[in-house]
Amino acid sequence: MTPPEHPVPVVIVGAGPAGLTVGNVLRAAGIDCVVLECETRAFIEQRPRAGVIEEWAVHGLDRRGLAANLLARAERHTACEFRFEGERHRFPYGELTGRHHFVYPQPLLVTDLVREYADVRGGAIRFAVRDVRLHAVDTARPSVSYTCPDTGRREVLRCDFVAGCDGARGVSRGALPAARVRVARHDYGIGWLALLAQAPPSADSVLFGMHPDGFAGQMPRGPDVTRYYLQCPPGDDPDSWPKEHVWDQLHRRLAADGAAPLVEGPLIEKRVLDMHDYVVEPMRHGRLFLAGDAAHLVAPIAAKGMNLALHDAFLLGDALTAHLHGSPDGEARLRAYSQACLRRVWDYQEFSQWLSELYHGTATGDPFRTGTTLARLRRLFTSRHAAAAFAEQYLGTAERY
Ligand code: RFL
Repeated sequence: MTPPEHPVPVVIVGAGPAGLTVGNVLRAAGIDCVVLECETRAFIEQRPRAGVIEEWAVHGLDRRGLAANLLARAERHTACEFRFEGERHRFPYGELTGRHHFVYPQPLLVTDLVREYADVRGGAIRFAVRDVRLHAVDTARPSVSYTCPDTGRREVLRCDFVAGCDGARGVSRGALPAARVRVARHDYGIGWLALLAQAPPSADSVLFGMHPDGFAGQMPRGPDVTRYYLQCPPGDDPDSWPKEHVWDQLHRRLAADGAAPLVEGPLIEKRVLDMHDYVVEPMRHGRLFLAGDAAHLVAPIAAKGMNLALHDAFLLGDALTAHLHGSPDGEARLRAYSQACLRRVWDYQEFSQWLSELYHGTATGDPFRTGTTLARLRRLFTSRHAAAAFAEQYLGTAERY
């Protein structure tokens, strides 16, 4: 083990949207930090995931000088379409609210954030590190150790704070003592086959298909790539879904009177996601602060996870900056961090749960749940108030959380 280096104010574990945003906020304020990432730069710049970003999150990035490419290139979406019982129902949330969604693939956002952090703001980042471990996070002098990929040696970074932004499979969450945190979990008992097709979208908006065979969704990701989802049993084997069967089910579940046929193309990603959620409370222990999927996982049902990761990162980056710059409210903002994040997290979790019934209820085979699900769907198109409430949750635009 090499001798410990000089302390760095903040070590950030994980270079996803959360970690890179925290790093960018700190660097903009002239605060030193080191990001530790277990994958290579090329890998994280290509990992396909989210696409839908809420307007407030884009404004938050923009205020921090992080949205120039996004604003120039992202598509604006103002409507989605529900298909059930062979009919199409367009939901024009832009007309209802004057607000929209941005569609910008996560790898593009991560690429922008890495470039800004490392190449423009001069932030330190170590890729492909191994075996990251957190130490003494409940003391005034925590540290983070890791194995350097080039030398194979253990390195130690002493620091004032650790930002645990290493996603659902990271190590930071494990550094919280079980007796001090509550982990609330929810399992939907549902799987989604997540697909990326090298094909233009078949409609200019997001499509949700509610069908007795199961849910199907289409999310445009750009002119040549489209994300599709097919409900499947949890733990299903993606290889049991040959491409003919995939397209057959997509055509069937998204069929509706007057709908243009789906545009087929090669499937460049095919994986099964089991739908489950968790929330860690509180998101802080001592000098360790969790942010993003490390603290809370929201199944991609409502496309909320990256938005929550950005919300946490704005709050954490700003609170750490205030504290490290000696601002009188710095300590109070760090103390308030967990609660401030969790209010939006729980709201989005509740919406995901509500939406899950809307998507999957008609495929339960239970005539009662089918009936109530269809009533819930129709209400969006028959009640102005129900439509407005849905639009607000879908866009994440409540006045307060
Ligand atoms: P990330 O993006 O997982 O980044 C964590 C980073 O930490 C690294 N890491 C480690 N580094 C060092 N040491 C370790 N021990 C480490 N372990 C892990 C990882 O390599 C990675 O680089 O977490 P972050 O920053 O919290 O961001 C969360 C989002 O990535 C996630 O919530 C979204 O992708 C969820 N999501 C969506 N969210 C939206 O808001 N809108 C969407 O449209 C949307 N669509 C989706 C999604 C997630 C999906 N999948 C794959 C689950 C669609 C899909 C299919």
